[in-house]
Amino acid sequence: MAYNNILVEKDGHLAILTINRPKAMNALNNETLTEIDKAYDELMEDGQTRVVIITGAEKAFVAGADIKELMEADGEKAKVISSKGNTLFRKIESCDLVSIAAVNGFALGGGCELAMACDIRIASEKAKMGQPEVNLGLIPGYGGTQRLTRLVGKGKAKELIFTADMLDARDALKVGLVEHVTEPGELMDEAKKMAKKIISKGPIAVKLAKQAINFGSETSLPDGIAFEIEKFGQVCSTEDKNEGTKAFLEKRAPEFKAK
Ligand code: CO8
Repeated sequence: MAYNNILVEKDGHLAILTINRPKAMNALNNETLTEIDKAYDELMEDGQTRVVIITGAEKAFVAGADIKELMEADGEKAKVISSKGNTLFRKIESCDLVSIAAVNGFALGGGCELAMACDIRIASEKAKMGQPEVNLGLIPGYGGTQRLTRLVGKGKAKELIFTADMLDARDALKVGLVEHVTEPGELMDEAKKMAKKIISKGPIAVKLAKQAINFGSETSLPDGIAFEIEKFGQVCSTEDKNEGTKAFLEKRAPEFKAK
């Protein structure tokens, strides 16, 4: 499908989704949110894609929600926009695809929130991340108050949101906002290397592990453990589990079939 504001490239089980509105620092306007949503629907249904790398064209990852659109939104309209972005980001977070944010530059406001909705974040040394909404008299509206708190803790999230300070990649790594930092020229290679490693593992196992981690991070420990036991039973009923354990004992690489 052709899009105006994103590019989607597929290579086997990997897809690369590039937000491509460089004239507006890849800001997420309504049309871009719709396009990302459609692209995810398509990738979830193609029966092929397992990992998506999200990145941004040129200087920014995503510099936030589109401020021009926000300026025109009253309270009711803003709730509709916030709900649309939140629904999309929840889809990215909870679907069976693994999403890796390759943060190439500014990831601010809605951009930082998009990165946080991904499963894993790798940042280039050029990345700058933060929630600067209070500079505009706003608060984060695509899950930032919730996901930043869960990733970096309550005190750091409050500091970052109240001051609107941007973190460079090294500081983002220190506080747990990203998992890895790379040289700018190596960002996509590192993200692809990680994606390919994940793709080589048992696909059902990765999917169920994602479900268990997500569920457990949103509930009590006993409920999370009960969920893990359930998923462990489920994964042990797959052909891939038989293949994985057999291959280990036969000292060969497994051939997973996602069955
Ligand atoms: N929206 C729209 N346009 C933008 C945005 C944005 N978020 N960011 C940059 N642009 C545009 C600029 O207006 C400029 O356009 P033009 O060339 O037509 O003047 C162009 O991109 C280039 O930007 P700059 O000249 O400012 O480039 P610099 O390299 O000097 O600065 C920055 C780069 C630091 C990224 C700077 O552009 C900036 O501070 N941008 C805004 C960052 C920001 O405040 N983001 C948060 C937005 S609010 C938000 O995300 C809320 C999310 C929840 C919404 C919930 C819905 C209700």
